Amino acid sequence: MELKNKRVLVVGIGKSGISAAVFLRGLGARVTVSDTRSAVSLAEQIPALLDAGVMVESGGHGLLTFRRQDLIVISPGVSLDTPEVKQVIGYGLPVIGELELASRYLKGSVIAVTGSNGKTTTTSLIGKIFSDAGKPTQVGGNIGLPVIELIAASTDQTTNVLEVSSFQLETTDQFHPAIAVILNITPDHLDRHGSFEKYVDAKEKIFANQTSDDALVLNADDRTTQMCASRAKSSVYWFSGTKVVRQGAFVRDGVVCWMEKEGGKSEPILPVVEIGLKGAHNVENVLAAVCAARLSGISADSIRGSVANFKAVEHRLEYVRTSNGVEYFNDSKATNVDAAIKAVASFAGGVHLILGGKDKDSDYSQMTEILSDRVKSVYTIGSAAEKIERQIAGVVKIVAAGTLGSAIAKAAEAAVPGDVVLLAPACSSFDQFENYEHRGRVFRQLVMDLPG
Ligand code: UMA
Repeated sequence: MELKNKRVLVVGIGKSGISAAVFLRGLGARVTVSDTRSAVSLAEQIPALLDAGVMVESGGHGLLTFRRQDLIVISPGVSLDTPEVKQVIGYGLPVIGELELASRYLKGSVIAVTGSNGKTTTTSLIGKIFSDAGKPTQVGGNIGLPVIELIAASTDQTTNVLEVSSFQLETTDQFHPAIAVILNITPDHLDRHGSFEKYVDAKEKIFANQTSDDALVLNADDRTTQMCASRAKSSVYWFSGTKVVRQGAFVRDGVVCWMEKEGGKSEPILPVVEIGLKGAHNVENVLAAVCAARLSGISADSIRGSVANFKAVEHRLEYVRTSNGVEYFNDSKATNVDAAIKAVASFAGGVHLILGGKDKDSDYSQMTEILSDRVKSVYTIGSAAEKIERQIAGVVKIVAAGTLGSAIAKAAEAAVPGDVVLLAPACSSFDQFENYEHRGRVFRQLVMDLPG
C-alpha cells in the first residue's frame, strides 16, 4: 500500500507508536496518534510528535478520529477488542500492528522467536551467535526495540532476529520469517486474549505465511507446540532436552547435538556443562538457538564459543549477590505461572520465593508440586496476593509481605546459609511498578542495600 498522503492513525503513544508515527511521516503519510493517557502524562512525548508533523489526540480515543483513516496501526498493548478498533474493523478499515507495518519495509531475512517463556534469552543468544559468526545482525521486537527502528540500517544481507509476542503476532497479515521458533506455549495473557485457544491462534501466526522453503523450530517436549507441526507448511525442526529428535537439536550423554536430516549423522555442538545459564529451561533455549544457527550454516565451533560466553539477560534468573551465605536471584521477567515454576525448578531446594503482582487470570494451584518440593516459604506481594494465598494454602509456609521491600527483609531474616531468595513473581508488575524491568531494578537495589 502506497502511504504517501494517506491518512494513518497510530494507536498508543508508547515505544511502538512513536516509532511508527515518525516512520510513517517519513513516508509522507498524514499521521495522527491517539492515546488514552492525558496530555499531562504525555507531556514529554507530545512536543516532539508535533514537531515531526504528527497530529495528537490524548485523553481517550475519538470514534471520529478512527473513522477518518485509510489505515490504522495499533501498538501491541492495544487490544483488538478496544471498542473503537472493533468498530472500524467492522467498517472494513485495515488495522495492522507495528510488527506488520515494519516487516513490509524491513530488508534481509527474519528469524522470529516466540513462546510464553524464554523469548528474550533465546533472541539475544541467536543475535550473539550470528554477530559472533560475522553476519550483519540486528536484534529487536518485543525485547524492547520496535522492529520499525531496524528498517533504516537493514540491507539484503541483514539477519533480523526478532522477539515477537502474541500481541504483535495477533495483528500480522503478511509477516513471513524464514526461520520461526516457538519455544513453548503455556497459559499467559488470558486476560487479553480471552482463552488459551485464542492465545495459541495468535502464536501460530508466526508460521502462517511460511512455505516449504522456510523452517519452523518447535519444542518436542511441549504438548501445545507439538500440535503446531500439523498446521505448518514449512520444514519442521525439533528440539528436546529429554529425547533424541528425528531432525533438529537434542542432548545426548550430556552433549548438545544437531541432526540436520532425519536418518543422517548427528553432530556434537557443545557439552551442556559449558552453557553459562542456569536451569533446564535455558538448555531448551540453547537448543532452539542451535537450530536457528545450524540452519543458517553457522559452524558448530562458532556456536560453541558464543553459547559458552553468553551470560543471563537482565531480570531473567539474574544472579544479584550472596549475602550471609544466601544467594539472591532476580527473575522479574517470570511474569506467568509457568515461568515461575521453571525458575524454582532451577534450584535444588531451600528457596524463599517472592510471588505476586497483578493477576492475569492465572491458576497458581499449578505451582503446588514445585512449592512443596523446593520452596521453604512464599512471600506474597501486590494485588494478586490474596488469590495466591488461597490457591496455594496448606502447601508451604506463606508470609503476607505486601511490598517487595518487606518481602526481601522478611526473606533475608528467615534464610540460612545455602538458601536462595528468588523473585519469580508469576504476575505482571503494573500494580506496584512501571514494568517488570522497574520491579527487577528495585529488587536488585534493595538486595544490594542488605547488610552483610
Ligand atoms: N494505550 C492506548 N489505548 C489502549 C491501550 C494502550 O492508548 O487501549 C496506550 C497506553 O496509554 C500507552 C501506549 O498505548 O501510552 C503503550 O503501548 P504498548 O503497551 O504497546 O507499549 P510500547 O511502549 O509500544 O511497548 C510495546 C510492547 N508492550 C506490550 O506488548 C504491552 C513491549 O513489550 C515491547 O518491548 C515494545 O512494544 C517494543 O516492541 C513489553 C511487554 O510487556 C516488554 N510485552 C509482553 C510480554 O513480554 O509479556 C507481551
